[in-house]
Amino acid sequence: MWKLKLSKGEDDVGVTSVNDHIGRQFWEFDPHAGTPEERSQIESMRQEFTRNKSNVKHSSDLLMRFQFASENHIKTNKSQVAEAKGDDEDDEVVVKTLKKALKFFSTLQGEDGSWPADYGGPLFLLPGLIVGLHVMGAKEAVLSIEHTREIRRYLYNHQNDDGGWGLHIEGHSTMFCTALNYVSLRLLGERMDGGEGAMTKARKWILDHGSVTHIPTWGKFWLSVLGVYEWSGNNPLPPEMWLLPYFLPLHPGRMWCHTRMIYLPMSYLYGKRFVGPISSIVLSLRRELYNTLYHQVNWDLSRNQCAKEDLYYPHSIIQDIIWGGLNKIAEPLLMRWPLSKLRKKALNTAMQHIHYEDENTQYICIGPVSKVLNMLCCWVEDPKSTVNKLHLSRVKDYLWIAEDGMKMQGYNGSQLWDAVFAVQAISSTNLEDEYGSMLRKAHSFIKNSQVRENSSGNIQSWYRHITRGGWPFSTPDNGWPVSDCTAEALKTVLMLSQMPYHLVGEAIAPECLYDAVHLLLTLQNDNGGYSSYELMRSYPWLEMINPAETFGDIMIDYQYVECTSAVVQGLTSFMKLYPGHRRKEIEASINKATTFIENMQLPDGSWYGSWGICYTYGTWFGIKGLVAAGKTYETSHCIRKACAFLLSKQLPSGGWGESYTSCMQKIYINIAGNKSHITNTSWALLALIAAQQAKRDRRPLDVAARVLIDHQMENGDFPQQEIIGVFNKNCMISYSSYRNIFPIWALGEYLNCVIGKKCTT
Ligand code: LAN
Repeated sequence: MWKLKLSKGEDDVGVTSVNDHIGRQFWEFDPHAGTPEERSQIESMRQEFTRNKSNVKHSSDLLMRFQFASENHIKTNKSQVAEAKGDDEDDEVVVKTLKKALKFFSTLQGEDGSWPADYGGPLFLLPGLIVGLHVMGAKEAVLSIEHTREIRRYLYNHQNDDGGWGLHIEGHSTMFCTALNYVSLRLLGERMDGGEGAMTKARKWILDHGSVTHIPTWGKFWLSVLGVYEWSGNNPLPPEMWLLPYFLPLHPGRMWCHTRMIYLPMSYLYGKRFVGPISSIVLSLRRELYNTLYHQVNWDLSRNQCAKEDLYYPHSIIQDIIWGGLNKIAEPLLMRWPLSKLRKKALNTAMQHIHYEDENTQYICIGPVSKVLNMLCCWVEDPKSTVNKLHLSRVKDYLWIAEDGMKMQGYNGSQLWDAVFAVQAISSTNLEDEYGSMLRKAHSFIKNSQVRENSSGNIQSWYRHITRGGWPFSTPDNGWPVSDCTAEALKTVLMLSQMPYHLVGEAIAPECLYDAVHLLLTLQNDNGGYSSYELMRSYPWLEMINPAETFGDIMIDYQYVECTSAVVQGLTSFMKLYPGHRRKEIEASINKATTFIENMQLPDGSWYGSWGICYTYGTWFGIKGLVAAGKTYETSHCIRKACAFLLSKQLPSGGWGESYTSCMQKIYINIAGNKSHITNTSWALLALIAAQQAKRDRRPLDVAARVLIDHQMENGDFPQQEIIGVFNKNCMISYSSYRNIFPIWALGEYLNCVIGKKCTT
């Protein structure tokens, strides 16, 4: 049986950690674990998922729940039928719901204080890993038979009825994911006609949609590495970019760190024109994936072809002209003496950056794509290097298993982010007797997750911002602090520092807070807004050369309402408790950030949320930020407009339910059938409560709370509904703890601020 391991590292010799692996989570297969009965229970969860896969795409993290339930000796009850709660008084019902919800939520907390959860969703991540491992000849070393079985299960479970795969579990079929997942299944040993017709259907989808000549650039890249597509059919990714002077706006050091860290190893492999071993499977794929013979493909034409299903962000004409010029003139020169010397130098520089990133992230790397690419580059540089082992040992940090199979996650987890929201949710209930040891454990987890040092050496020459004092999204081993993670964590540890010692343990040292504040102050852009990881280092027009057809807004670190609002909240909390520390700077920063938030509001009163779906998420942050800055419904027309916006989107059922297509189309769209979503409903409820809606008209809040209460399951859990996270406008990602965190938080506020009227000022 599969077992989730938390905060463990000792089995992997040589794997390093800055905090003794606190927060690390990975799954291991133990053939001896579990009774026959337990195994058959798990098997039926899997069967149930597959049976219903066309209707429900999101798994419910049942394997983790099952493990925690048996560790906690709780009988799991999957029933989603809510108990009759109608007879009691309002507050009793809410208290009852919350007590049950908290009790259940406490069983999901790990011993290390984090709430581990599935961070899957995108379907373009596993193929990178499988191609990478295949090329390195390391598939067997990392993926056991059980891994392979579960990966295969996952891939089939998320194949759409038309035979293709979407960019993410709920998306329509795309060439990018159909071709790459088909290739992955073949590399994992599936036959061309395997999967009871599924493979044939997938191949038909590919060929009917123009074949892999129409795969977007990232797909062309992976296929070229594997040897089933020619490098001449790719647009150039010259590593020489890294040798350009920094003052040029298109210097890679100025790009969004994710894009930078993905194009870095890509440019190394491109610059080398690296191709893995040409084996019989590779030769066979060359026949399977095209409508013509492989040697008859017009590679130059395919360079710019892209299936319409994949085209979210079409190339500009300027971009195609640039690529054309580079491809026809610069590349042939750089591949030949004497300019080949420059290429060699550029490759060297790129490789040094790769090693720097690996070492400063304990081989986790900033994200799932760059992780696999860096690993492959290290192997290409020296297949015998010990570094390869270190890389391979960190692959499991990205893998997660649920009843739908084994997936690759969008990050090495969402540990810190979930923990800081969880603490805010739990404390909002004010039900101290129910907290148990939850807050104490989470507190110690958060304290242990702060990044203590800057990255190594002269950070500027590696284009790194300071990191000391920041909090990452996952674990400090990942080492990349995020502005809003830092701010939310700051707010949370400040709040915990005000709670009794016997309840939550020792408060964080003031120096740690000062470091966090310092980092936040250095991260503010001139116009007051906050980006995600770094300052905005270049201009939005750079998007004209965004080569990734599937993702929008990737070229620079834009400024976001979420990040800016979180920082306003973090800094105001800090200022209240430490009024003497850098007060002038903090006040100025809050003022500027507040103005930025106001300016970001859209004419209809909403804010566009970039990391959660979408206008409900953004508007919750918009309102929270303004309220933290001291604005009220009475004094701020922005808050008035925002409330009107939210109320106008409330469904007849009393909830809110925003479709993921909102993010892509940039207009508010309801989930099909006007279904309410507990997470959207919670965000809207939290926003309206913060804007003191209760003073004006309580009814919208009462019905929304009722929706949340009615969704609770018998065991205190809440149902997993549609996918709720997003990135780069077009790809969705799972936040599997939100189903517990947000109903608790919203009902907690509802209990105290609406029913108890304690929060009205
Ligand atoms: C994340 C996850 C966390 C997220 C929040 C902290 C929630 C947000 O408020 C700020 C941005 C951030 C840190 C974020 C940025 C983009 C990430 C890293 C991800 C969504 C997880 C995966 C994604 C990454 C870019 C995936 C790789 C693909 C590309 C298209 C570049």
